[in-house]
Amino acid sequence: MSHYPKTPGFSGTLRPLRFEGDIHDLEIEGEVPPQLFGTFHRVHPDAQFPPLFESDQFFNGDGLISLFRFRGGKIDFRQRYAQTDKWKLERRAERALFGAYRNPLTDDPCVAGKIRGTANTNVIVHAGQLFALKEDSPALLMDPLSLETKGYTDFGGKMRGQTFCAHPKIDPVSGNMCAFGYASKGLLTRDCTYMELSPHGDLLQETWFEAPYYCMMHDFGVTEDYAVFHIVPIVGSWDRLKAGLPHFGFDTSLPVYLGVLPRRGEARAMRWFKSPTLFASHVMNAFNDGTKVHFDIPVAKNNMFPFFPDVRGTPFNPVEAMSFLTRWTVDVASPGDSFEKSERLTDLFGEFPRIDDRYATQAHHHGWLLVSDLQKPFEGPGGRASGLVMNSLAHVDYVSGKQTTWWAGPQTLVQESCFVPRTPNAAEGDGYLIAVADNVVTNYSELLMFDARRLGEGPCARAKLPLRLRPGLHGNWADASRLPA
Ligand code: V55
Ligand code: FE
Repeated sequence: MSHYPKTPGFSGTLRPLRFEGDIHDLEIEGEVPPQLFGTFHRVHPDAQFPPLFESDQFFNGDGLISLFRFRGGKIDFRQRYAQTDKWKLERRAERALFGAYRNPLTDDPCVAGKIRGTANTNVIVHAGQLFALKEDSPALLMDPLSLETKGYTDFGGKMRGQTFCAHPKIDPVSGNMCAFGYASKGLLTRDCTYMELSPHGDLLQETWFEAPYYCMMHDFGVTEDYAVFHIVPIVGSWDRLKAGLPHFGFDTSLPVYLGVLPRRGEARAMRWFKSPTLFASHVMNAFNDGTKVHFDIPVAKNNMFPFFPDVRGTPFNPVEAMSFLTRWTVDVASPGDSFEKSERLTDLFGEFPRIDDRYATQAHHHGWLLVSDLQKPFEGPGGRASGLVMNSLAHVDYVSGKQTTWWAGPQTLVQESCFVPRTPNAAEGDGYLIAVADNVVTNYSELLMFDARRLGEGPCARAKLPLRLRPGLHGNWADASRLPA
């Protein structure tokens, strides 16, 4: 019998779901664009068994993958766990064996040395495979349609680093998947790798470099010529793990760095730029104009992760944790190590930025974000990993400067959105924004579809689920041309 903790992390909005199943031809309101054929995969951390520790946190849940498959105006739904090595060992034992988030010292001795990954952070199709990703482990490959797990890969022995990030980018020019790893020589090490995989999934390069200090390197930016790494002081140490503290804590005494690595050069040529401390996590996009590198990212004054508290015990500050989309610019040709510019792009409190991914690495003219509109009422229960009420979606038009938001109502939280082009050759931003929305009062979720440039008009279609999905992290669209036949 499974008894989950009666803590906020496992009740209310965060009650475990653990549901695997299929729904053929979802109930639709409105009209699903009939020309769309493809898949929208997302991942939701959801502990398969009660955790070893009641204080277990959201980022430690097992990856439960949802799939919306579009086929000519109809949408089929499927949900399956990523069968990581951890998931299989625990399924066999019928209980949790792995302990706290990124702390192997808390594991049952019978799993010593096993890969601890949960594949719970992002899912993306490349080379006909679904990559299910957790940044502390190698990439787990799955079948994009059946959601059967194939297993971890080191790309035929070519990947020497131990980890593969959860935020790879597809370079639309070369078709390569650009990725990185950190803690690449083992837990808590400063060693990192930059990797590119060909459109067929061959590992073309693995360039090693060292971070200025060990920290959570959750995302990065890729431009035509550079890979760009933001170093934010969410730090960890063996002392913390031995003391039973959360793996990460926020250290305001350390600077932020932006590392710029030439994609086709030597790690020796990498430049590090420095800024006073702040918090930043998910990159909207990056691009370079000659030696000038632009990096768009929501930035907060201070820690946004209450579950990774300040290392000196300073209380969490929800006002300083508010993030605003910002453009950082550095010049690789400049002799100094300071940022050339840091410019706030909107006054909307937002995170989970997206673009039309066909413009990744290039100057983008459209961006979308999840927004927390604190002016609006909220009627739902408590229990959110971040404490954030992401109740709105926003479109930022970089050309006209116009910003449009859409509020989901007082009972609904919106999950990260994704842009889907109207047709493969449509202009930038001409298409749909799709997002899972969870009504936390009625406990139903739906997939919302909007005209991406007209969010204010509200959804043009809704695919309705007979249950509420778990809160999730990230996901991606794959056109049918990128899926196995
Ligand atoms: C994040 C999520 C993770 C993780 C590290 O910022 C960072 C998001 C779902 O797991 O392990
Ligand atoms: Fe992320």
